[in-house]
Amino acid sequence: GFDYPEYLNAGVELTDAMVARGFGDNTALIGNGRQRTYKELADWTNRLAHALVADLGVKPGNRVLIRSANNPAMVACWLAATKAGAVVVNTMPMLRASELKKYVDKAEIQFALCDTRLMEEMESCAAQCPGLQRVVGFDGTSNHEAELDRLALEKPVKFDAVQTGRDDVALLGFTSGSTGEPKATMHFHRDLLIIADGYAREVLNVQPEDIFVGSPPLAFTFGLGGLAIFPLRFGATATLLEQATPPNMIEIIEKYRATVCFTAPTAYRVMLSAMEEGADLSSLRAAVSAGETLPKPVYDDWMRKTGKPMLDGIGATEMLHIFISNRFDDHRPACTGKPVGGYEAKVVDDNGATVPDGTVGRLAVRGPTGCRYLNDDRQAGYVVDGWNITGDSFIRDADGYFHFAARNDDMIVSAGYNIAGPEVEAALLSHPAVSECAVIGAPDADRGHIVQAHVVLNAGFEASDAMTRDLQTHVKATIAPYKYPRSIIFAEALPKTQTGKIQRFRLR
Ligand code: 3SK
Repeated sequence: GFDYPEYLNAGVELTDAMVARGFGDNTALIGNGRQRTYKELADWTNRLAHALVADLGVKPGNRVLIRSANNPAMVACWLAATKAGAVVVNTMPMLRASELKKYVDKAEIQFALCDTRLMEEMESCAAQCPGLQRVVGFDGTSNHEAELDRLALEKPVKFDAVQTGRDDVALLGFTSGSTGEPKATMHFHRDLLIIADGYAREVLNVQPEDIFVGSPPLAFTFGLGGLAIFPLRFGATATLLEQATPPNMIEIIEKYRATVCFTAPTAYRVMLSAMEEGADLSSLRAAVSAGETLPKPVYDDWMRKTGKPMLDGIGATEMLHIFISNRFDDHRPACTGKPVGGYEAKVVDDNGATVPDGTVGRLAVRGPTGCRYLNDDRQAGYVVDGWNITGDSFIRDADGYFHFAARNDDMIVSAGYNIAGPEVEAALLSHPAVSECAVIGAPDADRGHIVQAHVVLNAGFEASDAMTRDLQTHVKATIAPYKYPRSIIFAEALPKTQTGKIQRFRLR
């Protein structure tokens, strides 16, 4: 079990408490050309917390949205808001105003902290959201020239953090939901520590000497855990990249001799090719792969080139982080591994009964960090007797290892991003040329799957390369650009049931 005091503030635990434990001079964060120790991070976040409370009027329980790429300033804002007792919603920099609005409405956001380089869409969202009291800019490049930075500059470096209860909500993790209607999962202060004291300790054995690198956005709980909570919980170092492309990650790994990497198989594949051209990844002792299934050839190639297993795992925003994983000393190819300590997993049929080993069924999981949706009728469908029924089909083998089989819903996982097919369809349908469309995930050697749209055009419009580009540009301008259909197939008609429902499985 995980035993924490009744009152616990995760923001304090990851900063001031680390200084008190003797890690003050260790490097906590590296990014945007600067390095900061734990002492500097504690001071910085305390000043910011003062500004949030004294100047903005943030009160415990207020919902605070943060909009930024991965950088130290985003981590500092998240920690500061957590210290102030706020409930944080971290969001990705690519989100458009319409997507931000869904988050603001669902979570009843009152304050938004936004990297000044990303203000345009934020302000356009704010104009449509009367409940959003204040949008304040911070300088993601850490030059401290934005409003929030100026407000924080003169504040004291000590802050009496709000005495939150261990079961007070600290974070709302949004998941796009297969329909494109986002769900928010609630996570307590203790949950933020459990994923470190559980998975990161048990599976990764994180040490203060570790240097973390990776690509998942901090807005995705996979990234928040892997690139902020895990290093900070153990006095280790997080490197943060605004553009976490494989070449940029390789540069950081070589420069700082990074030891732990969090990314998806698509990026590992590129890194493996780069090794053939001389990239030196020998400092990595742990390569964590999640977000999409790890193909056997990637696992095998990594093993051959590094002599170490890649650690495949599956997590969920609902559970906050990874709940089934391979281990350094217990791993198999094309296999996700066994449940992490504290979690139970089973494979069930449509009635919730456990299926025999070796049979495909729905993966169900329960554990200390999930699963509670914020104000959502879908709770009843996704959570049964405390078990979270995931969107994935798995097989459990006779030795207790879990193997991915398929996704059950319209969610497309492409290069580690979860993309809801219906959301892309809605964006396409808002183009005057589109009469009908269906979006599916098409297998792709590099990205696992790509978004593929099957489109029927209105009379008067013609299928052409120019039309493909036009539709792609339209989707990129309507929703976050990474969701655009990389492949568009024009059709005369779409396959349908007798009652007129599009049969996406036939397109797949
Ligand atoms: O496997 C995933 O997609 C995931 C989701 C949230 C947090 C962590 C992980 C690995």
